[in-house]
Amino acid sequence: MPPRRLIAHLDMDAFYASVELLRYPDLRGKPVVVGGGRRHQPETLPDGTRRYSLLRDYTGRGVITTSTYEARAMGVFSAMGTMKAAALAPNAVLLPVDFEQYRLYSRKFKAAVAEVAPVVEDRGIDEIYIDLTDVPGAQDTVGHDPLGGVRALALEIKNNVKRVTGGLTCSIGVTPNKLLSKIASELDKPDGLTVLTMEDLPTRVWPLAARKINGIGPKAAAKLAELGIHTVGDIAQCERDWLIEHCGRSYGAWLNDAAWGRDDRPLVTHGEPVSMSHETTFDRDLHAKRDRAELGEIFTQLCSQLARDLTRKGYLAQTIGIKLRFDDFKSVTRDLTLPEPTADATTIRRAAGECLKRVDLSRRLRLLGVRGGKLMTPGEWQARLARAAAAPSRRVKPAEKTVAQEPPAAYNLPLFEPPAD
Ligand code: TTP
Ligand code: MG
Ligand code: MG
Repeated sequence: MPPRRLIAHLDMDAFYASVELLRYPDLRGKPVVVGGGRRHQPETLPDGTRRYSLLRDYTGRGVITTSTYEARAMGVFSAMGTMKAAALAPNAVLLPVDFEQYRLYSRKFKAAVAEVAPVVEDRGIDEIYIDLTDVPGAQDTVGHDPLGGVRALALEIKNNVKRVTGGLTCSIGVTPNKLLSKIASELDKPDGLTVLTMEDLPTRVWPLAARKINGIGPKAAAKLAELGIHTVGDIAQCERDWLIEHCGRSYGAWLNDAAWGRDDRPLVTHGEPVSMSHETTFDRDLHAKRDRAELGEIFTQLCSQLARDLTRKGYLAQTIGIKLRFDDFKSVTRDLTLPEPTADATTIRRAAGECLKRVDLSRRLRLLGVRGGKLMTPGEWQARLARAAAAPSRRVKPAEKTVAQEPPAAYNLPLFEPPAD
């Protein structure tokens, strides 16, 4: 039995504002917003007390980066115009933004996490994913709690962060995957610790607004609302085929997976490549038909180079893509996802050839490139297969083979034919 996946998402609470409160502890418990400039620097008076700028004195066109939870209670949030915020919370304190300081604390909290768990995906200044699956103790049952071990680990991480940063709190969500953990970390903010299993989906996730899923933006949410879909549960109740019909083949399928909490994306850890590619700019612009032989040879070479590169670095690629630049400098890319990842030159060449069929090749070409994405090691692929076999309900998301669109008839020539094997 492979170990069950235990993925954490950690997000710092009111990050910029909390870092500011470390140096201005007298502001604790007050509505504070971060979004001013140098002229809003607090002034230390001769008696040692400080004088702060207040929102009501602000004029200008700035926006707020973040606010303390006390300011949020008055309706003031990230990205709000500072003048608008002033109307809602005139007596809130306004502090200047100090990115240097936030970056310093960002490095500190990430180092604190790395002490406990080495497999970490950086997601920006105040958040990370942490793979706890193989951390000693994570799979342990404590008393009657099968998740007791991982709960204790998450608590240890929270305590580490607090200690190393001199008092900052964060919120952690732990679930079987990144998609659910990102949702879970927000559920009990601030200073939250939320551990969810698939059984919690109907009660904890389905009542949430569809927008809470990372990947459903304002546009998609509006479109779903038009279809009468408002919550994650509403999406889950839709037939997969219906979603595909209304939201597109790949997005519709993804919506269905997301609403049912299915996501097997691995963590992208620091230093690991996200993709590998090879491209070449020609000495003279080449035409798909007239320079077919030459182009075909270059194309095959690029695929072989990519295959060699993948093999040498120990990766397989599940997505193969091409990039073309035309003589008018316009570029197009096409890609397709294979049922299984590969590092094989012939397989890559064939997939790239499929992509090429979906491009109008009437213009001359300046550049041709081949790219391998969705990289994983052979070991990661085996682990995924084993996991899928062990838990058929948590099946590996079937790769959707992109359907090659018919090329325009005039270009329906045996261009760049894959090499016969
Ligand atoms: P968030 O994690 O989104 O917010 P937060 O940490 O302030 O509050 P929460 O407790 O809800 O997580 O963003 C992290 C930091 O990024 C935030 O402190 C300030 C900055 N930020 C902006 O500058 N502009 C924005 O619109 C947002 C959302 C964040
Ligand atoms: Mg945050
Ligand atoms: Mg964040």
